[in-house]
Amino acid sequence: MEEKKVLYSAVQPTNNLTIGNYVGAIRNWVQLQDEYRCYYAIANMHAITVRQDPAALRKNTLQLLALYIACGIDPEKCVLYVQSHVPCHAELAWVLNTITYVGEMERMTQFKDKSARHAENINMGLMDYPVLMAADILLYQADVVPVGIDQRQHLEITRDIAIRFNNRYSPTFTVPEGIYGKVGAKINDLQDPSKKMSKSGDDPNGAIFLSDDRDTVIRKLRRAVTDSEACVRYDPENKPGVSNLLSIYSVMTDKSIEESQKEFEGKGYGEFKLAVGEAVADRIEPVQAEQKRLLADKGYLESVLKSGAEQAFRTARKTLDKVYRKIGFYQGDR
Ligand code: ATP
Ligand code: LTN
Repeated sequence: MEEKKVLYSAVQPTNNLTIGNYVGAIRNWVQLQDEYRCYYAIANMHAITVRQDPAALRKNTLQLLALYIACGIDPEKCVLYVQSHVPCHAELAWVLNTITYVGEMERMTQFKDKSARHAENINMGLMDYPVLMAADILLYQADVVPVGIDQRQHLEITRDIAIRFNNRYSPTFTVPEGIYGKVGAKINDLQDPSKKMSKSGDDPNGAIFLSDDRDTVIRKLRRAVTDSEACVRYDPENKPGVSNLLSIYSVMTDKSIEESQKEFEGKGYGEFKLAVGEAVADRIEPVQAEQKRLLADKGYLESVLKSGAEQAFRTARKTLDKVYRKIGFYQGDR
């Protein structure tokens, strides 16, 4: 049998996830799990690059695991694990740091955005975030990395780092490709459709969380910013608010953008927004129920993480040994 290609992705256990995370990332993971050998991590080491409440971080970790499974990711098929459970990530990041330039990191859009938002805490980890992400991906020799568009720059730098290492020390790492969904690779903020919906944004009305109940979802959508044209048409340039809602509707109902647009021909924004709200709530309610059921079974969740960490470690350690050998770290008989 032909070996499956490798897929790697992760989400940070910061806060509850938004429908942006679901649409841009996790939904695609579910669709890809049969085709690839999949590693899905909970990136808690990335999370601490901005200040976290320790108790909340701990709690969010199991919540995120339960959410992965509730969204349809099958722990029997995929490796689900917590980043900090596999020490190779920090070790490889250190090596990759020595072939990454400060100037490259300073140019990263996310670093600039987060530095502006957390001006009191521009720490080394925040700047080094993409190198740790490169270590995550390269440890597993990933062929593909499904993420939202906001991560494209980090993926490009990962490729650069892999190529640089391969050129300097001989071929070692697979150079990964990003996979971005066709619709919904970037869901925007409901209050400010010029920026992405973020789980740690400032305005809670701008984001819909997967944990929101039906009334909250409908209320947030009713308040979503649109325009004065009163016509439901997909035109991201001129109608960013309405186009964003159409993308959300299309993804939540598995209909194409054209089909969705047709459905609302001649209808007002009030009716449109309500339909989007119902569609989102219909989609997330079963996920919430399943997440709740899973969270009541901590023993099961812990067994998933234990097995995930063991499997991940085996692969990661193999790559790290190879790296250490190539760069000249003395390893005795290993
Ligand atoms: P934070 O606000 O805490 O920085 P985030 O909402 O950007 O977080 P991440 O954990 O950084 O979430 O990202 C998880 C995944 O979700 C990534 O693949 C990212 O590309 C994707 N993603 C995040 N926001 C969106 C969005 N608005 N639209 C589509 N995909 C998104
Ligand atoms: N930085 C990512 C989360 C992440 C990730 C990864 C994604 C950490 N390590 C490796 C893909 C591959 C984000 O989505 N913000």
